Amino acid sequence: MFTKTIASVLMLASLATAHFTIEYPEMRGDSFATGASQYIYPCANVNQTEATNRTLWPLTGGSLSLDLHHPWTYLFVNLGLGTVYPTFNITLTNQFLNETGNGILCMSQVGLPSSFTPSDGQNASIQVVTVGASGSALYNCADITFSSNATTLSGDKCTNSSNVKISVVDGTTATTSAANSSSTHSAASGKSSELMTAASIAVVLGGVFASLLI
Ligand SMILES: [Cu+2]
Repeated sequence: MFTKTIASVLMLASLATAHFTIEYPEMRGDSFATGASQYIYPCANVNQTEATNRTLWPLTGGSLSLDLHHPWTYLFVNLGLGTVYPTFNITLTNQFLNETGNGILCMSQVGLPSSFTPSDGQNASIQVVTVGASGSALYNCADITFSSNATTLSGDKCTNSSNVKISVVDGTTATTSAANSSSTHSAASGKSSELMTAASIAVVLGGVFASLLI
């Protein structure tokens, strides 16, 4: 009985610590805390206050690093303009991503749509959405201020786990292009589901090319 209870608690704990976290920019708050749940739109029920973490992000788009705990996931990134509870109506992933492998996925620069030019000092929030096999979505947010003083993460601070692979989801043709030819590319079949290492592809995000560098 006792061991059964312990086992159940451990199982719940491991379920709770699955999902994902935003490593950079700093998350709004702990979405594993009591009262929070990553199943809750739009930001896991993590309250936003005056003291909310806010990271400076470049005017042309910045780095995004995720710690993904599931074996695979679809991945969307949205932007909301404003300071308090903005509406996430700008997509930064026109073609959303299919990610495989659990670990760190770091995109050195997530580009902005060409139709949007942030002003220096403008506040916004980034919403990361993942969708897995069950079809239910998970949410986490990070609050930013666009700044001409901000830079993207340097290469050594933006590395990917070796087992993390991503591809762009596209219904017709593959739109990923290899920045360098990698061995994982040899099985090219013209299918959009082809996986490449995150390190080796450039991907259209938000209408501009953003290199996924490690
Ligand atoms: Cu999970």
